[in-house]
Amino acid sequence: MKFYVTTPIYYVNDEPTVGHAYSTVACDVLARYHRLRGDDVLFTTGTDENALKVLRAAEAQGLAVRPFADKMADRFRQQWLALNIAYDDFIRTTAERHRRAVQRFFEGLYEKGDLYLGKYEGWYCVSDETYFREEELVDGRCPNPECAKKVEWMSEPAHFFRLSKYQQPLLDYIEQNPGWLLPEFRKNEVVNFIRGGLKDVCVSRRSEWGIPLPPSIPGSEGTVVYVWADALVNYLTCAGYPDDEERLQNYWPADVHVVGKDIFVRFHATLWPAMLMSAGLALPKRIVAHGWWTLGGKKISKSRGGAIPRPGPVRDMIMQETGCTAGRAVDALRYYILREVPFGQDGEFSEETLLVRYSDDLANDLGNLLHRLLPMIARYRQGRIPKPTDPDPDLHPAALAAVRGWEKAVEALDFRAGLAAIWGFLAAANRYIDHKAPWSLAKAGDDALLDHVLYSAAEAIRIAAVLIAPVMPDTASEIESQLGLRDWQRTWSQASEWGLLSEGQQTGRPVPLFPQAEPQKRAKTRARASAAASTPEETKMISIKEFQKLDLRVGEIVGAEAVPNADKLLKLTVDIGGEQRTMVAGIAVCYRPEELVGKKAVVVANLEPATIRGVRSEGMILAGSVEGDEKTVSIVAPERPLPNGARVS
Ligand code: ME8
Repeated sequence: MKFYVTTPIYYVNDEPTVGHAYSTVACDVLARYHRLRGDDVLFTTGTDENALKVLRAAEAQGLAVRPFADKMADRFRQQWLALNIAYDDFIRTTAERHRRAVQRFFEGLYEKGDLYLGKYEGWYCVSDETYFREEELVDGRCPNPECAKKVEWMSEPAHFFRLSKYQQPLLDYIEQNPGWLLPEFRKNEVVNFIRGGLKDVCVSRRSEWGIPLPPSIPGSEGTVVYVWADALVNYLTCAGYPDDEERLQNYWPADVHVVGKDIFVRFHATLWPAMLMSAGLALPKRIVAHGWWTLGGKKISKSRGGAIPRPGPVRDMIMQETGCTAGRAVDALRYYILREVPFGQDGEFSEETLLVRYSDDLANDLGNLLHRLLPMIARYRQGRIPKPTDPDPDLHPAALAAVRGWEKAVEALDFRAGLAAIWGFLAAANRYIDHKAPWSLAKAGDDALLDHVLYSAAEAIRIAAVLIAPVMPDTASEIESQLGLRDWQRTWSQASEWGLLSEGQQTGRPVPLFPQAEPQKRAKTRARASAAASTPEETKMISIKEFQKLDLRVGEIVGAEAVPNADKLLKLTVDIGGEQRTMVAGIAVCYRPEELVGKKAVVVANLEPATIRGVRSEGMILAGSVEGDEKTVSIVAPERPLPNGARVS
């Protein structure tokens, strides 16, 4: 099976950030996973260079635009190399093959009657490289709140693409192809955008920098293709369009375009499919929009200035803090960005939470698993893998569940769930060693069982290496090498098999995969991470495990009185089932003490006690309100009668 996956092609006005790394790593993981499955993979990335903002960035550095673009494209290549990105093709829009593709594509649009000459009068945002109508502007500026830059007035003869003609066909296509646009809630944004009315779009500019419109199109002299119309065609160029019909037949349509939500609605889910419809070419099978990495709640962006998290410095920080190798630090970053937030949501980037993931998930769960096993094999079996035994029912099903969990999650582009499935298996493997206690078996001289347990645990680690390989290729190879697998051809199906390690195989030297920072340093990191987590973030997600830490119970208010010198506070006595607690609640604006007695409420029973206005509060009753309006406070109570102390979950 072929699998064609694409990243956006990035503007070369500045160097990549962690945000660009996110899209690129996600695609790399998909590509590596499909290669492991034996698919014929085409994974492409590249640079978008024919933009006005690239021209301006070059000017600002006093450089000619071409050498500037060359230099920046190289910087992108180097960064991706450093992040272990194994792309198959790196496309630059200034390349000759791309010029041919764009010109041929535009001839097609013209032949179809979808390109016409008119006059463009309106606004242009150079930062977003987008045309806006007067009524779309916000306070006369770019309507994208992340940009909000000054727009420029443009008035010139220009070519228009009949986007309006594709309004209904697009809506029909979306309806007939569920799962085409992901995630679902963004699909609705697209539908609303299209339903709002599609106007024909300007697709040429009078400029020297860019791909000239083909001479066969009237009025083309002195004009270049609008940068977005040019950039989108890169996906075809990489698939062999227009010269290599065979390659195109094989790879087109793309299986998935991965993009950020900023360029999803208007460009990838509207303009691009409309242009493809016009050209009579198949539409990409799926278009997926991920959320943004933010810093202080704002999108991490090349042009924002200040301390921008960039992949290289983040890798170096991990190495410094932990003492791990560069390969392992890269893997830690790759793991963090896919594990930390659900793919469609925004996430706040934080070095502290990254280091906590490193310590908990990588050093503890994964690293220790290998690091407790290898010394035992060394001690009890002279470093040699024991005789293969049958799959252990305490371990093998967990491995198969992880394989299925990852496969299912990746199909839905849910990397976070996929990794959670794998980590569930690692936890099972660690528990297995705890329970089987090989050290006791050795002491008791139970050789057969000891062989079995050591072999099974080693198999579990071998399987884990396959599972993590798409996300952490360097670590997977290191694990295999420590297990003594030489010249090992890794495949995905090995993850479902059992008994691949051979008897007598000499294991390698155990070196900690993910060294731990010293305890004091770790404690500090955790303290900073929890401080970071307590700042309000609109999209901060918690796991079900974290939620389950809350002890929520039904309580009955059996006493209530005002707190002296505190207008808003009441001191409540709450029966939480055989125990009475004092709780201070800020609800006096809406409730009088006497009306509360006898009421039920949901309370947090395991909140750390705190002294509020001299009263020791031992829990919290839950109440809601309309944001900013304290007069609307309402206690949260069970909808049907429940006994005091009943658990709420
Ligand atoms: O838009 N969080 O290029 P661009 C998550 N050339 N993803 C981010 C991000 C962040 N903070 N910052 C950037 C362009 N990205 C066009 C694309 S495609 C035919 C042309 C990622 O350099 C994300 O994928 O502004 C976003 O869509 C893309 O980089 C924008 O990169």
